[in-house]
Amino acid sequence: MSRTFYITTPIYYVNDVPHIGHAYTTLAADVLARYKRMKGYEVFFLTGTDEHGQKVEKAANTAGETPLELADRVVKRFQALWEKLNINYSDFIRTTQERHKKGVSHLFTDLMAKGDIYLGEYEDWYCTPCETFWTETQLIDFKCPDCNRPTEKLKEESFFFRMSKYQEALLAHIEANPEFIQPKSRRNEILSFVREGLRDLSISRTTFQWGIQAPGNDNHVVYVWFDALANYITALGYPETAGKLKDFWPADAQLIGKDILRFHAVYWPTFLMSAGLPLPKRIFAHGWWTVEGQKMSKSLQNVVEPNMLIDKYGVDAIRYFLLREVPFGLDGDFSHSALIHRINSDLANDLGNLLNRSTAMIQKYFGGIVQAPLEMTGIDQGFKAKTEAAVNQVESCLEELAFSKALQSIWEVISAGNKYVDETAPWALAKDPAQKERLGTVIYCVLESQRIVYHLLSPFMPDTAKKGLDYLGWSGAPSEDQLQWGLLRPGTKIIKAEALFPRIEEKGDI
Ligand code: ME8
Repeated sequence: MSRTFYITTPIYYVNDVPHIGHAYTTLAADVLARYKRMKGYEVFFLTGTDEHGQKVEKAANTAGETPLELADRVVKRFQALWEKLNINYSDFIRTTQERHKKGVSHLFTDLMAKGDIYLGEYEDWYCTPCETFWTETQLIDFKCPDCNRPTEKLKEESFFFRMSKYQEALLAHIEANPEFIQPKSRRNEILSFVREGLRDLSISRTTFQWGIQAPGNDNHVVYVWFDALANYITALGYPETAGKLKDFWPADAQLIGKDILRFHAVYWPTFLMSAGLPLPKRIFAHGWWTVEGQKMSKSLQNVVEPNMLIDKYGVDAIRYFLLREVPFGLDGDFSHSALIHRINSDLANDLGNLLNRSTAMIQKYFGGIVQAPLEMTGIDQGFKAKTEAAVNQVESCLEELAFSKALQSIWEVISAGNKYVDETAPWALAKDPAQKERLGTVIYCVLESQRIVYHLLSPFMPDTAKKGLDYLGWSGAPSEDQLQWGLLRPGTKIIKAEALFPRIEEKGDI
């Protein structure tokens, strides 16, 4: 098997319809997956839905449906959105699928056989929206410290996982592997949480039905987070160790939001340690989006619905905006004016304009036919070097999941392209027949730089990249060996580009 890359998103609860926060994680994973595919990796990109638990059961009751009816209905909304957002995943796991349920039962049985699961009694404060137990000291005015909603006191028989046993091993792993939890601020949070001491974890419930039955005890359903986290291996065929699990586990990158870091960076690794499986190489927690400065919430009725945005602005404008506007790992604000500004300035003015003017010039001066570049002067060499540098910058930025910085370095080449055209002034060269070869070389350079730019853009904006490359007479899937300067062949026929991104009127359009 060639080099492999396994990337995951959280699996989303089906009690809610997809919003911009869900789209964000999935989109980031898609960009990385597409980039790695372009670099020749065998990629497995997993997403899916989290369909068990009290929260889903309650939502189904309210809607007058069975939990599975609710899940069947909502899962379609996620899948339709991913299609519309151009998400190219390898597999979509639903926790109600047999393959998953079998894997979870096996994991539970295995951990029990290892002596890491025991039956005990639980008494603590439970927050249903977060599906989390809290000790009394953790509560703030008896409310959930995470979401500030009321908690209820629950006492129940429960299976426990001996998480405490893995405290030292987990600490040692985090300390020895600085890449394991990112960004750094999040890693520090987890380090202090683990240093404070790990309690054993309640991993079953008896107070509701909707979940996977605990093996050998019909009164218990498996705790929804134990169930959900296991998706990352059940989708690879766990407990079958040959096949996908062998090829792809441990995951290269698990992308999540900052709110679910503890589950992924503490619970999940300790389950894996107990199961004798290696830990994921990297868990990356991104920040949260607010909307026009406010927390996004159903009660404020300000939930940003990605379908509406895509219909209005186009899929690639949204893909670009979400990853460009805010450095991955930090919180950010979504506003219509910021979105429109990015579309007008980065996409219409910089990117679109360069393609437009350069494809128009080659029509006018050479009937659309690429000329052989002859002598490259200093200005040409500088521009070529800038384009080549961006290839390396994108590589190192994406290695760090710095999507915004990667886009910034691509845009530096685009701006350099517009500047190069201004400075070489092809319209002036065209007036002098003795400069015909020079003119051909200048236009070659500006088109060749864009051919590389559109390849680099293809993981971020697949449709736009395809359009751009079509105009540049380039067909075929983007691949690593096309990132080199000089592959645009003289004699290629270039088509005059239409506006890729029409400008949007700022007023009255919000
Ligand atoms: O937590 N900005 O599912 P979920 C950015 N089922 N990201 C946001 C966001 C916002 N405003 N709101 C939500 C679950 N998210 C579990 C996961 S994985 C084994 C189980 C992100 O549907 C949030 O950070 O509540 C999280 O990563 C994701 O949406 C899923 O949320």
